[in-house]
Amino acid sequence: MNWDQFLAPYKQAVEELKIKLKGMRSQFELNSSHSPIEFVTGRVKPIASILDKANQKAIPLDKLETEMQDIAGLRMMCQFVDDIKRVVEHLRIRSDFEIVEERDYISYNKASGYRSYHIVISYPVQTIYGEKKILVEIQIRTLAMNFWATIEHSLNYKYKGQIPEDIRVRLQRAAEAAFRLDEEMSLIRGEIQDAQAFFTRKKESQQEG
Ligand code: 0O2
Repeated sequence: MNWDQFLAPYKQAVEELKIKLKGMRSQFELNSSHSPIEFVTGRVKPIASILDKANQKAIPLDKLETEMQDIAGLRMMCQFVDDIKRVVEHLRIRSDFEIVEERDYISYNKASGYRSYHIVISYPVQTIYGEKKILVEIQIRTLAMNFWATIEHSLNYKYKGQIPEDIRVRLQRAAEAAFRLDEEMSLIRGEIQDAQAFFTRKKESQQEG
């Protein structure tokens, strides 16, 4: 397997989509006081993780292209749960890629406590040999969901997927706390946005003056 060759279009897709999705954030900032996108990150799955996942899910290496949907991954972080819907709607109307699948782990969270909205797209990459469509997974989540998922991911890595029971129970409680945090923040959303708009105006007037 020539990994450099195989991963090249995935790397290109991640770089292009980071620019495009960050561009959405800039446009929201120009046109309204609140952007539903807080920040955007992207990565190509490391080869070791691709091999681990292929092994776990019994995916033959010559089927990676069609059966592993998150070799290229983007994450869009939002402040509020309602922002996720807005971002998803904006992604649905774009014409530069096609949505292949949506997985709503917010309405139906995973047994682990994981919450996030996943969109799998088919993204056309232009190569010197012509167009190549590849699968990319976009995960959209709040800052609280992201905090929980990042911590759980590290623990899973540390314990090789066998997190001890006592820690698992605490993670479940932390997931509930993250859910409540999102709920509480939604209830005072108006107050928070007023305060943020005030600080943005103050910063701008200081820069002008
Ligand atoms: P990494 O290191 O993030 O690349 P499955 O892997 O079977 O759960 P599937 O079918 O591959 O699911 O697709 P899905 O459900 O969209 O999940 C893929 C990615 O979602 C994972 O990639 C994680 O990034 C994230 N994810 C899904 N479930 C969990 C979870 O319970 N906890 C955390 N922290 N993240 C989750 P990878 O390949 O696991 O890892």
